[in-house]
Amino acid sequence: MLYQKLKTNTISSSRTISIYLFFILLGMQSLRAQDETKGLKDYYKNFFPIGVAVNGHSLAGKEAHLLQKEFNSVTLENAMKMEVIHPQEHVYNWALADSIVAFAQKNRLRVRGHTLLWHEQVPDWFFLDDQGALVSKDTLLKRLKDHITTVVGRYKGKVYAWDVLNEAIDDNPKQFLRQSKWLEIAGEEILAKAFEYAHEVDPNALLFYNDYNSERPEKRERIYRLVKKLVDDGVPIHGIGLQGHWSIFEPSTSDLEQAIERYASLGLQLHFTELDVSVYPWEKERRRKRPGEIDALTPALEEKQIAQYEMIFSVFRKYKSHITSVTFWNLSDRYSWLDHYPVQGRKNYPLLFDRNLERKKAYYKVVDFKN
Ligand code: HAH
Repeated sequence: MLYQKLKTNTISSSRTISIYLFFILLGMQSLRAQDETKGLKDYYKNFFPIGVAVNGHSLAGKEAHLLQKEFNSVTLENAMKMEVIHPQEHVYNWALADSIVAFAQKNRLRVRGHTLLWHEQVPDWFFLDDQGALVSKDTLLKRLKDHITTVVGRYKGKVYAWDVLNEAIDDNPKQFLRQSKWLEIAGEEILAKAFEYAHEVDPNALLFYNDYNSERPEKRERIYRLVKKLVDDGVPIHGIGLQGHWSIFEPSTSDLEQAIERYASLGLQLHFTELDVSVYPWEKERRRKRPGEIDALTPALEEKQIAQYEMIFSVFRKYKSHITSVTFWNLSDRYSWLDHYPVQGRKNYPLLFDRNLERKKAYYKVVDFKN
C-alpha cells in the first residue's frame, strides 16, 4: 500500500517535472526566437530611436544587415564634415553623403546630420584668401552661410536633426569658448549665426549643440551657460547633443543624471549622439602606443564594460521623457575611431557587437528590462 502510494507519487511528480521542463524549454525557445527577430530598436521602441554612425562600407553585406536589424537611425560619421563634403570653394563632394542618405530612406532610417560648424576636419580654404591671408569677418560669415545653405538645403526633409555646432567649449576649465579660426576671425556671434542659417533653410529641422565630456560637472556648467545664452537670445536651437564618448571609468551615475536634469531644465530635448564605452581611461592628446602596452579585451575589462552599459541604459530609460535619440559611434568592435584615437593602432572594444558582428554580453544587459 505504502509502496504503491510512494510509487504513484513519484510517477506523478516526475510527470509534473516533465511538464515544467517542457514549459521551461518552450519558454527558452521563444526567448531565443524573440532574440532573433528583435533588434535594439525594437526593444527600445517605446523609449527612443537607436542610431549608429556609418561610413560607406556599412551599406552592403553583413554590416548592412546588422544595421537594418538593430537600428532605426543613422548619423554620417564623416561624409558631411566640411573637409569631405566641401573640400574647396565651390567644390562639393556629394557622392558619399547622398549614398548614405539614400540607403537610409530606402530602409526607413532617420538621419542625423553631422556637423555644420566645427574647429576640426575643416579645410583651410574657408579662412584664407587668394594670397593666403586671413579673410575678413564678412567673407567668413558669407562662406559659412553658403556652406550651410547648400548642405542643409540639399538634405532638407531627409535629415531631421543637425549637429549644428560641435565642441565650442574649451578643454581648459578656466576658459569658456574654444579659440578657433572661426572665432578669431568672426567673433562669438558666428556661433548663433550657424543656427540661424540652418533654420532659415530648413525650419523643420531640429538643431543641436553637440559636445563631449558634457556630464563632467565643470564642463556641464560651461555648456549650460553657452546654450542658455543662445536660448535667451532667441536663437533657433532645439536640443543638446551629449556625445557620450565614455569609458569603463566614467561617467558616474550621479554625474550622468545631474547632467540630464540640468540640460533638460532648459526645456530642450537631449540626444546622446556618439555613444561608446572605451576600455581605457580618457586621454585627449594623441600619443604612440607604448612598447608592451596590452590591448586585449580581458574578462575583467569586459565585466566593467557590461556593468557600465547596464548603468547607462537604465539611466536613459529613467529619463526617457527628455531623451529623444541614442546613437552609437560606429557599428561594431571590428572598426571604431577609438582604434586610432588617441593611440594609433591600439585596439579598443567600445561597442555592443564584437569583431564578428555578434552581440556581446553587454548587449543582453542593455535589452534586459521590463517595459
Ligand atoms: C567627436 N569628437 C566628433 O564629434 C566626431 O565627429 C568624430 O568622428 C569623433 C568624435 C570627439 C573628440 C575628438 O574628435 C578629439 C578629441 C576629443 C574628442
